[in-house]
Amino acid sequence: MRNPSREAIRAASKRGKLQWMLFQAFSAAVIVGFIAAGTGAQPRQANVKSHSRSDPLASPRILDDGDVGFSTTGEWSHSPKAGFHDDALAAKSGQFNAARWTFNNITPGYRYRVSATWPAGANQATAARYSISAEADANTRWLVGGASVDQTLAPKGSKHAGAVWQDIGEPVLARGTTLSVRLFGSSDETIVADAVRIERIGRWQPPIGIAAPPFGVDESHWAYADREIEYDYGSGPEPYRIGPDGPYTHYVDNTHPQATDINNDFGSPDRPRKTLPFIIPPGSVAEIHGGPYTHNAGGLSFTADASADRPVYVRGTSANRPIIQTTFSIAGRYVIVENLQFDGYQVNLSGRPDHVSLRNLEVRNFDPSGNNNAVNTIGSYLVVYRCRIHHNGDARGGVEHDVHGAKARGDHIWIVDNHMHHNGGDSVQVKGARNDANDAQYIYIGRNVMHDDRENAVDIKGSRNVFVSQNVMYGYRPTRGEGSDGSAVVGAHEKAELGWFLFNEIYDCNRGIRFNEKKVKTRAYVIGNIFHDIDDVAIYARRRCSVYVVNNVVYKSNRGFRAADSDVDCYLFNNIFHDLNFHVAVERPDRSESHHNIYYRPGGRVKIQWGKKTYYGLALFVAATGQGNGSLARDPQLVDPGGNDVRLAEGSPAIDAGADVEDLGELFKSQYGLDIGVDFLGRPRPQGDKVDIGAYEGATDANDLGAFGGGVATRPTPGQ
Ligand SMILES: [Ca+2]
Ligand SMILES: [Ca+2]
Ligand SMILES: [Ca+2]
Ligand SMILES: [Ca+2]
Repeated sequence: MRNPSREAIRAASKRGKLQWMLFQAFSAAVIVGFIAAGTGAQPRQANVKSHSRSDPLASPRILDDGDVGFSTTGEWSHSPKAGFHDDALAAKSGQFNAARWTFNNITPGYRYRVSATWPAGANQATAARYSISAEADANTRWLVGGASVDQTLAPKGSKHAGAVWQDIGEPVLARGTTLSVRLFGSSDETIVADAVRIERIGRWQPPIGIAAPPFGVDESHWAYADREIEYDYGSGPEPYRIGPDGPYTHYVDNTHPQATDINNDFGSPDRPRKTLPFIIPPGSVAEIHGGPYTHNAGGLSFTADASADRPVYVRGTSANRPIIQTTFSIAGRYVIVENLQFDGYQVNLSGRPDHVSLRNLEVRNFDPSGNNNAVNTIGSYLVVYRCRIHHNGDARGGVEHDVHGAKARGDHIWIVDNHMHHNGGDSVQVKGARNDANDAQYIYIGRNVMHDDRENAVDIKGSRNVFVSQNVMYGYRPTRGEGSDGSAVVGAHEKAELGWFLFNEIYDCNRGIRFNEKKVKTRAYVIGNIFHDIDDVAIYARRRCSVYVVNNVVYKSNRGFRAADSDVDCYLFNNIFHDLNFHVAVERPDRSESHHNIYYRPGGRVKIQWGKKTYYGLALFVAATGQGNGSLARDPQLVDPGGNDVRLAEGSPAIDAGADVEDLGELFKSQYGLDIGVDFLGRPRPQGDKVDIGAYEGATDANDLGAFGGGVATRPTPGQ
């Protein structure tokens, strides 16, 4: 029978064990601190320091069987005496018996160590399989790791919370905001589901070809929990006040009966402020509670002129993101705004601020009468991270009315690890003022999931040095009325000069990437991308451009590549054009090259247009044009293209069949100081003797996930 404290823990675990534990630790600290302060004694510091005070996002988390977030399918039986917290579940392994631990509120782009504990037993599975998935939305899940463990033996690894934890493979890179761990078996043995632990390690990992921002992702207000750092609340420097969600200086809660802004510069939990102050001093942490904050009660605009070592935080709490339904405008520098929901109102940066980071915001239902942007990202060194920006404007309307998710103008702007969808214009539009390329440069659009906007996922106008890397983009079709041809990416128009398109996955669109510039000759590099289920053409050089198309895979689509303008120089090599109606069409090929590509159509002919003529077969194309050196018309032997796994199977003719790509890698390194000599999984390229053709390097089996986990998002997880 369970004792009362055990029951209390159990009850707490249903509400979320972690929060409860943090609350306990915090309550003890506050009570001790309060008593010590009240008696004028000085031991407060020592007592407070004995409790853990760190960012919960970076702290280890444990989910036990029976906790919220744990679920099973099939038949499981309870074994009450053994395991973490004296319980575990057991089942015969098999197709229908599986257990799942789901962790929400994950910070994407970080690596997580995932480990498990279980009570050992002689009759248990010797190969109980844990698989780890990352998830961004219902359609977007990556298999990121996994391993089999021997449950006849006790787990081996580090101790924590009274248990020993065995790592499930190498740490995994999180994408989206959910990590789930699934346990199943592969034979008729007993598998045991007990507890799983995750721990975030290290710094944020930028997408391929993108530098980490100098400010805005890794910083946490918990840094101010360090008692060496002090803040002046009006009577001289003192340690920060610390609440359940960490250090704060300003406390705002418009729903509190005692709330007032009169003679109340900072506010407190007992007597909060009603709104933000207009000027927020360096080092401030303004914690916003309550809500909604409506237009009638005034705006929430502020200026914060802070610094790298004393940034300002304006934040909802991690558990409760207040709803903002009023004007919200940020001016200044070194500001992080996080954990808020904007409903019907935009996030505006005013006066071109610098070093501003927007994190864990939801921005939705902004529907202005004119063209506008839900997030007005105009300035320098700006970050939009881990936000969901959706249903702004009308994503289905018949009349062009651009309400974009985020507009990037300025320099050094990171739009990374976000989920953006159903916006009336584009998820992200890049555009300098009056299409001046100087006014939009070093724009980094990485590892976002973007889908179902009215126009495009990414639309690039007057700019240069724009990087679009490792995004997933789907659901772009021609609009009913004016506005869009259903391209996921407009890679260049209106004076866009230079862009890099690296390792994206683009599917279920009318077109993949379209280059459409008239005035300047765009330079573009399309490297390592995967396109599938494209209605018209995957890569479309419609107007003037010089485009490198290298190591891409296009499959299950209508056309692979098309160049339609006389002023297109295209360089096509190391690509796989698989299962297409029409593989490549270069209508004015005077300055173009094509070599080391694989063309294939199961049960059909290869079609290549080069100039005015179309060749029905690779050999005819090579003989007539002198192009096509090193190319193959053979089944590239992809692992499972039907299941969207286009890695190379053992024995694939693509292996070591590619052209050297060193020059491109060196160009990138010399311009930007970063290495893009990798494949879709982040594995170094080349492996073996030479570069492979396609987006992946090296033969692979289903369990080999590479540094970024299984690669494409739409590949089904084995066993599901
Ligand atoms: Ca347990
Ligand atoms: Ca438009
Ligand atoms: Ca557009
Ligand atoms: Ca190779």
